[in-house]
Amino acid sequence: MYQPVGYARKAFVEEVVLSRSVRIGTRDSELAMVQTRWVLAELQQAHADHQFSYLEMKTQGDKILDVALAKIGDKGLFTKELETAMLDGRTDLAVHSLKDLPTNLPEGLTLGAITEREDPADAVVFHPRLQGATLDTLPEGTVIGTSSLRRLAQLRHRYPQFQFEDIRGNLNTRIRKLDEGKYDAIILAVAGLRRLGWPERIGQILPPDISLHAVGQGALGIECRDADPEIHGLISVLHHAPTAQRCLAERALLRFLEGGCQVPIGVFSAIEGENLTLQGMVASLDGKQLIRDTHSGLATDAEAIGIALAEKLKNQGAQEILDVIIKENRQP
Ligand code: DPM
Repeated sequence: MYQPVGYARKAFVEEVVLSRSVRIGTRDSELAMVQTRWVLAELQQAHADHQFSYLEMKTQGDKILDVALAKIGDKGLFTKELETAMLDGRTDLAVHSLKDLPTNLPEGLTLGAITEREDPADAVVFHPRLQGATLDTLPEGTVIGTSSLRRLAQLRHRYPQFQFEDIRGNLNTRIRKLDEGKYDAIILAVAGLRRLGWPERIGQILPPDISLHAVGQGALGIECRDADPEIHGLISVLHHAPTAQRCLAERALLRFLEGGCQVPIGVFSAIEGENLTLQGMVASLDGKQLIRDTHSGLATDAEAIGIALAEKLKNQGAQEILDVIIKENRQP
């Protein structure tokens, strides 16, 4: 059958475009995989002409399980291997829990999209025998498991009569350790518990006056190469502008407090009309010093709000508190 040459060539080109494949880098923890499968499904649905696949990786943070997180240092503990893969061209984008992504990214990479946030609050998961409890009802000496300095400092401030123990491992491991009786309660993010399908284990959601959440908590950050307009275009369907404005304000605060991600810094943000309000907190590890303040402005000036709040907190002694903690936790 006669076919014009141009036609055949066009069909060939279309086939090549159809099979354009995009590779997503991810950690291999159960939570990371749930998040990545969701991202992959959203992208695949929006872009039927592309093939999306993922590449699972272990990060340093997944390998070192016996050392307190704060002692290992925090520069890209859960992200570095995923970033190297993008820079090497083995993957095209990476899915992170935004709160695990450092505020300064490596040269050549950028935060291309921020997804709509789950409830960013912290939750208390109680031992089954304490079903129906709240922290206020628990006696002196209650053992709380957490390895977050932020949760530790705020809960010590509020409940100095409790005992606090480190806990590591992925969410499944932590809940098993709790149920085995090593702790009376542990503190985890609402977002992670919901995504893993354990909402019934949320015993109490901590309000902002007890626990301000971590910067970026509950949102996913999609990282990609700066100079990759095609990927930027593809991932734009995942971007949620109000979440991004809140998280950019929070990340600016963290960056200007020079804290890194394993420090007792907490936030709470809200958008009302055109305004964004950011609350921030810095505390000492014994919970005795706790500085809190708030700053508002136009949501379109998100980063400026974070920077202004960092200044306010610094003027009240926040940097001195953080410097002591950073020095104590520095690697030997
Ligand atoms: C960071 C912290 C923790 C994670 C520190 C903090 C919690 C560590 C711990 C930066 N990353 O929150 O003050 O409790 O030992 C992490 C979780 C999620 C993302 C688990 C959790 C899921 C929630 C989300 C670990 N990273 O916080 O319970 O997507 O925000």
